[in-house]
Amino acid sequence: MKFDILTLFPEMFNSYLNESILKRAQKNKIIKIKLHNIRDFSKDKHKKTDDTPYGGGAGMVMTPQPLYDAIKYVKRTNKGPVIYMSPKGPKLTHTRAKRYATGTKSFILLCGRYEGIDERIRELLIDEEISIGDYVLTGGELPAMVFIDAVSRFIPGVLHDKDSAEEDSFSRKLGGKKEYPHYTKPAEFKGLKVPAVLTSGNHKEIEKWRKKHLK
Ligand code: 4G3
Repeated sequence: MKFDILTLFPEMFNSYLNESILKRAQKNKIIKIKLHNIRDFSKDKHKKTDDTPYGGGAGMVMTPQPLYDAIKYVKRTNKGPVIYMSPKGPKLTHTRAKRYATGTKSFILLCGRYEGIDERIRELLIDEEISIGDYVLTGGELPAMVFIDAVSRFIPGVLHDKDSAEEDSFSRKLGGKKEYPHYTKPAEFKGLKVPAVLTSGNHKEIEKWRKKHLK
């Protein structure tokens, strides 16, 4: 699976994507993440990427030329959908993330800043919009990282077998978006004991207990 990310702030991605599970997935070539700075495509003498909105009003709008050239450039090597991270898009869910992981090989993720992008870029080049939730952030960078994380968990080999996305406490098997309580060592902490059934080794009873305690 390949992700090309278009952003004005490529450095924001380095800390999150280059640690832990996503770091290992990249090292093992299961996922590939390429960052592109939209500013590098600006033909303006000051490398400008934003301008004031026609019709007036607050804030700035991302100007079309750098976006157009950046997206066209990435589309030469990535044939996947151009997805715009937008507070107006349909919501990313567990189910949608799984569908993306099983149905699509590559993605181009566009991160907006300010008040968003010039509408003509949406018309010409955006295939889909996705929102990670009902709130506005200062940019689409966190949403893009959330998208990559949520989708990557469903790609075989990204998680170890024992913590696979199918087997996890959030999964379908145990009834959809629900979790059972988790415990690890020690068996007693601040006077609170781990339920005895979980240390019994009786897998049938453990399964029953977990089903009963789904929240
Ligand atoms: C306003 C996505 C802000 C308009 C992006 C883009 C939240 C989400 C932005 C626009 C974002 C989200 C950038 N904030 N809920 N900020 O997924 O087109």
